[in-house]
Amino acid sequence: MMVSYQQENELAVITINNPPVNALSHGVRQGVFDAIAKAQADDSKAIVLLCEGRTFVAGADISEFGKPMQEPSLAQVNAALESSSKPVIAAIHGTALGGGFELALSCHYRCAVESAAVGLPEVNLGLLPGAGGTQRVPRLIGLKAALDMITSGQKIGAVKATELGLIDRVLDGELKPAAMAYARELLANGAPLRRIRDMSVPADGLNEQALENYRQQLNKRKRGQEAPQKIVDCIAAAAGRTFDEGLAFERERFAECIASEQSAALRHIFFAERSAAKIQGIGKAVQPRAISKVGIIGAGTMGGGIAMVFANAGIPVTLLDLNEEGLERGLALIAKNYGITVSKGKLSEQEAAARQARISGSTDYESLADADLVIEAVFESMDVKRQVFSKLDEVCKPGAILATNTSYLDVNDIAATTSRPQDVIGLHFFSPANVMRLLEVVRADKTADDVLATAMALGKRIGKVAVLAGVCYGFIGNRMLRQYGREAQLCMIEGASPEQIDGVLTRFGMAMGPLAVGDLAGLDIGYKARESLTEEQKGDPRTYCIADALVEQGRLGQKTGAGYYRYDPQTRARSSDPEVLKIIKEQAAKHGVHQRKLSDEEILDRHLLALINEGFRILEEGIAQRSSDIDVVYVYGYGFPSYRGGPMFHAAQRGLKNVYESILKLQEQTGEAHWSPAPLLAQLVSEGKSLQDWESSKN
Ligand code: T1G
Repeated sequence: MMVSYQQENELAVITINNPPVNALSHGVRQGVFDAIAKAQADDSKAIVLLCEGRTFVAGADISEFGKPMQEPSLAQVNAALESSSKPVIAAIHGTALGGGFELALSCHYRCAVESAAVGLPEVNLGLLPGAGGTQRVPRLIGLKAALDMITSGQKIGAVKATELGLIDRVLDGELKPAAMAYARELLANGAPLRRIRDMSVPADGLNEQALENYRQQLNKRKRGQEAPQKIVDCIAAAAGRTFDEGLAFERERFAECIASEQSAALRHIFFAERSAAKIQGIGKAVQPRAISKVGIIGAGTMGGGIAMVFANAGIPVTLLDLNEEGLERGLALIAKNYGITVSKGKLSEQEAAARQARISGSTDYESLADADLVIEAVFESMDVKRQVFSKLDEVCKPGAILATNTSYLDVNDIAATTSRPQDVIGLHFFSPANVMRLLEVVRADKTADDVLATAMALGKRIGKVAVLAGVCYGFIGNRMLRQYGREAQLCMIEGASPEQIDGVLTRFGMAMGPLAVGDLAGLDIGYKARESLTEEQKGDPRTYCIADALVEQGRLGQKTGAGYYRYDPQTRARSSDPEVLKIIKEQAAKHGVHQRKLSDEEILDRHLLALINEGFRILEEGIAQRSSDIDVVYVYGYGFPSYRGGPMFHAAQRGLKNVYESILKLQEQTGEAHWSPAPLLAQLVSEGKSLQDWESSKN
């Protein structure tokens, strides 16, 4: 029974109970619709609408999208609420989001416990509030505040929401009794049937020019996304049309969004992020270990960033560095980072101080003796890591989890240096660790199930998106990045400039182009990594000769003011540098490459197909559990546009047959082994199967 109804004296109470988040599935919509009708007929004087479980309604049921909508629609339920002959009071706890908040807006009053929040996050799904949110919110808080709230999709706490007028009362004490008391207070005061639809939009001077400026800002903030602009259209419509005309306008825009590829992609990422946390074969019966004290080894950029991640989650951290000066530098950098966050108004002084106080420095391994988890973030050298782990093996208590932050080294080798390989795991954070949300959890051969379960649960606790990866060079993300980077280098030596390559990929939606990323990270990193490799291991010299030539001329990227681009010393603005084109030409000549003009389409295709082909290899080798995990890695760790769903989703949208034939064509044109189609891709195409078919048959 998703919706129950009972009368308690003069009050009717409608209770929704649809775990886990009271989404507005058909049963909920029908239940509320029927309960409202029932309340009109009995002698109740007012109606209280609330939810059981962890939260008020968190939105439409996203899993129902794409299927035929069964009436009553949410719009019909909202109309029934709003036209009720008796006041309806929404009582909110947890998060009233999307359609859930639109439901509350259709009530005549809204109250909430202080810990509650409200929001219209549809934009994160490539949608817009489709049940009156774009028409009711402007009537309550004005056009500008409505634009900010709905294009950002931000959650607004109950106290702030009350100040804005989105909520009428913050409740003290337990939700239901307090809400009932508030409803009786409204009745006693003869509170009117206050319908938002009858209000006019406050004139806050948001004229055409201001709207245009807002659209320009959105184009930067939400580059490439369609829904934000449609939200502006709907909110502008609220100002210029009657309520019902505005509703109709909103419904048309919503229909466009829900049918869009961008929304399909964003909904895919929403569910992909959540399924990534599930490890096939390890159920809820496997209990995670308790983590209440963490040690980090290495007070460098990564170690410091990781220490902040745990401190931000309320977990005490010991940051260890054997070099006193290195430790001091690391702690100072942490203090600086918190200072910046405070100066940006994103964190209060006291909260920053509390977080910083959770991080203590040490130069003595003994200080890690009682840590539940230790994460090593030292130099990427197997020898150094082996020394660290054998020391940890001596010092750490039994049951402590020993994790390495390595980005590509073999975790099995590291585990083998300890007497407890079952407690060893890879926790690959992405720099800057306190900002990037992706966490690759690397499963070594002997990693115990409860250690894996602990890592996935911990990922959620520290605000990361955790994805399970098997052991191979580069795990999931960096392994795909190598192929992508190979194509950037080959396109360049064949005749495309850094600007053309980066321009093509940023227009596709990548956060940054591959060459600009190289300059940001520093070209010397790859250079140093190659120094320890044989010619054979280095691979095709055409894929690194330009980078080497730049490094050998002292052009390491942003940090030296020049790399593939030149950087203004003050503003760090990037500009083309003819010197680089000269170096590229020299290297092309040196390696016998005949330069030519490359089209934007060829450049884009080669980069995307390189990612997709490697993604199929990663899948068939079992390095990733599912194709959507690969999408999560590339969207959250490498700046792939979320509104394109990730490389594997993009491949499915394009059609596997088309992908396969395009790769075959590249293999014929170049004769390169790296363009041989991944066997799994070839197999699916020959069997006429989709990735989904293969994955559901596998499970
Ligand atoms: N529909 C269906 N399932 C949902 C869902 C939803 N709206 N929200 C969450 N779930 C599932 C989720 O997949 C997971 O399932 C479980 O609930 C717990 O979620 C008409 C059109 C509410 C803040 O965008 O932001 O309304 O993995 O792990 O971290 O205008 O879920 O357990 O099987 O995220 O505590 C607008 C989306 C929809 C809110 C809770 N609403 N949800 O976070 O738990 S569109 C949203 C969230 C809409 C209207 C439009 C979060 C949360 P499983 P979780 P959490």
